[in-house]
Amino acid sequence: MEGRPAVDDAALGRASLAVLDANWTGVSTVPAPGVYPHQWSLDSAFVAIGLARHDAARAGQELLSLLAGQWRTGMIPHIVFHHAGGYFPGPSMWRSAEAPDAPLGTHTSGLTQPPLHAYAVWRVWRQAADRDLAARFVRLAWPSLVAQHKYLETRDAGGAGLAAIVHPWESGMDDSPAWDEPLAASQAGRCGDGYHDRYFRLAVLCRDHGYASSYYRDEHPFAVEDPLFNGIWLLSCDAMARLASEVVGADPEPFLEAAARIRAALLDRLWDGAFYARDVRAGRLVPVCTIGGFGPMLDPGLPRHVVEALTSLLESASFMGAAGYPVPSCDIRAQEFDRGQYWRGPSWISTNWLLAQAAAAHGLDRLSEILVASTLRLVRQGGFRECFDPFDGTGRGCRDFSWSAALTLDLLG
Ligand code: 2M8
Repeated sequence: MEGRPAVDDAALGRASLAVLDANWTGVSTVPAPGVYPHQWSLDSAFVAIGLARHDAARAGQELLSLLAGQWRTGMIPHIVFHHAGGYFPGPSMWRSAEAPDAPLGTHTSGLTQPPLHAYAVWRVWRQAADRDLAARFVRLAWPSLVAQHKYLETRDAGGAGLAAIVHPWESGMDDSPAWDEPLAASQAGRCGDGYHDRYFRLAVLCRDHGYASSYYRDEHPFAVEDPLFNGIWLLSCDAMARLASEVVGADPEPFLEAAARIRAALLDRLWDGAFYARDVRAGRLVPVCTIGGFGPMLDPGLPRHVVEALTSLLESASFMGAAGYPVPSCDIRAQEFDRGQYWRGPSWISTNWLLAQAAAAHGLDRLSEILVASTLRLVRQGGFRECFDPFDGTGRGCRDFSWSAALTLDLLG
């Protein structure tokens, strides 16, 4: 739809579906043609959410094909390679076939990504027209989701109930300024190379230690408690509780307890007037406000005064107040802000969508409406780009980006 903005909602919806159809490989959806030719975990969760109302069968297939790459530890890998080649680092770097816990016959990465999957399954369950199909799908996915949630508990490097990411790629916000300090302090960040070399070295460290949670907990130099990763985990714990009682006939209590534990730990460990990432190795918060700091707002149980403080920050000149096309991925007033650099400034459809959900969860209807309208304005004007300049809305990165199309579909309702 580049250069031919869709004039109305129906046309925009058709254009979204056309992108998702074009990016569907027959088993899953690639994030974007060419640049990301495999299956990414977080992207698949967003795609399933977008398809839930329109094609629940394909939404289910999308998630089940991702779950086929799950490791015996319960980890859902951040990339499932359905063929060789086309992306670096690929299977020859990750060497999942040599890892004892990786699935047989499927090449995957050795890292994970934010655990949005239970929430995505919940959305498919809520919105699918075919109720039998939806119930069958939930029951099929359930054991994998339970295993994933158990695995996340082994990532508690800080010992306080939060999951620590062990690589910036696990956050979904690759080059966010929140990782600059912990990365620079780590062994992998000490040489003066570009950030891709540092990221590569850090991934090799994970591989060479067998992707083992005990290594991550005790030795790995990069361990960070990210408010977005953990906010999404909390959201999915709530979804697990609802799926347990509504569909599976399991006890919801352990999931409600997990949500309460994460909520308390987020407030205790990451809150200091705003939410910050915590560098577990250095034992301190990373003092830069990014879009990730709004992750805990996804929790409907977040205390009122915290929601109010976050809303003021979001509406201030640091984020929405000074951006023509919100929401920038980093505080505009921070030294690290860069309007053109991926997760260091541009606005993203995914984080806008998450914030719109969060605002709605707290009854902030006006804020939610503004977020929805400004997000739709971005794609109407710039197309389904990977991200956007927060000041003039210029599209950046890939074109025909799947999660931008999928979440547009959801926002159109
Ligand atoms: C970006 O991450 C990958 C590495 O996983 C990359 O930069 O090559 C991130 O935006 C991530 O959130 C996303 O899942 C992935 C695919 O769209 O691209």
